[in-house]
Amino acid sequence: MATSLSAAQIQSFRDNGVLFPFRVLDDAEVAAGLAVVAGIDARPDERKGLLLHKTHYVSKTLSDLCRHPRILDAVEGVIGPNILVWGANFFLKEPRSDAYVSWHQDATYWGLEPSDIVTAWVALTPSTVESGCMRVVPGTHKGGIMAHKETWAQDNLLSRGQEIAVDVDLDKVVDVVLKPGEMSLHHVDIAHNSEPNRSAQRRIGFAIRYVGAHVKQAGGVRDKAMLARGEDRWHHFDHEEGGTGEFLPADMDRHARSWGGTRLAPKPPGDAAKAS
Ligand SMILES: O=C(O)CCC(=O)C(=O)O
Repeated sequence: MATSLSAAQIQSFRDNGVLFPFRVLDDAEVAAGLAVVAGIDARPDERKGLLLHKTHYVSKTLSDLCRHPRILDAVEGVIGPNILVWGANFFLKEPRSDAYVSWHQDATYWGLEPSDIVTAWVALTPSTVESGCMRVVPGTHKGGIMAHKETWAQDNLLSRGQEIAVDVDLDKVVDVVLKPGEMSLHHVDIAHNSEPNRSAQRRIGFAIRYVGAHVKQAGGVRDKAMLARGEDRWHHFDHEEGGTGEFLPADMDRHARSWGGTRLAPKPPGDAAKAS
């Protein structure tokens, strides 16, 4: 396999830590993704956990999406040909709601190194300034991890309401505006946030966390990931598979159990399930 990215795009990702937009899904694929969201909505007891943690465990549609050639062809350009899916979850904001994502760097709590880690954020509905699209500060992936404070703020979609403690240079902010079926790529160390959805439509993004197969958990903690492309000669992760159908009981059980053994497990105990 070869990457679909040009040398200029790869250089731009290295310089800026973000690259968009890429058209990756056709209308039927977007509709299939939205059908999975409808299936999650129909399961109120499990809904939060399903939206926000390893959602590809319970859906073949999403598991296939994680291995979509158009997505992987771009991802390969920034993390190489041996690609694992470490996580995948929805960021869903209801119409005219207060949910937001504070300024943060993904790497802060993930414990993974080196930083050959990229998120493909795939829009299933319009992601605009009005609907609270992701915003990034290009270049901040180069400055190391900034101090974060944990706010546990109610409307913050992040697990600990983690927020960069220092000021972000708002003059440099770029709005990652995407149409349904388009994706962006962002580096694990880039500072990013998103504002509330003030539009009349849901804002839904499916965030897939890709790691190079050579990446590992710091401190030798055993972690799990799904092979998406290439080979894994490093064996730093136990391999897991995605869903074999839609919401099958065995996959749902596996998903429920997976909350316990991951660094993404929500804290403090009893807190609503949120993304990391
Ligand atoms: O969807 C959002 O608004 C934020 C997404 C995000 O923080 C991420 O994908 O890392």
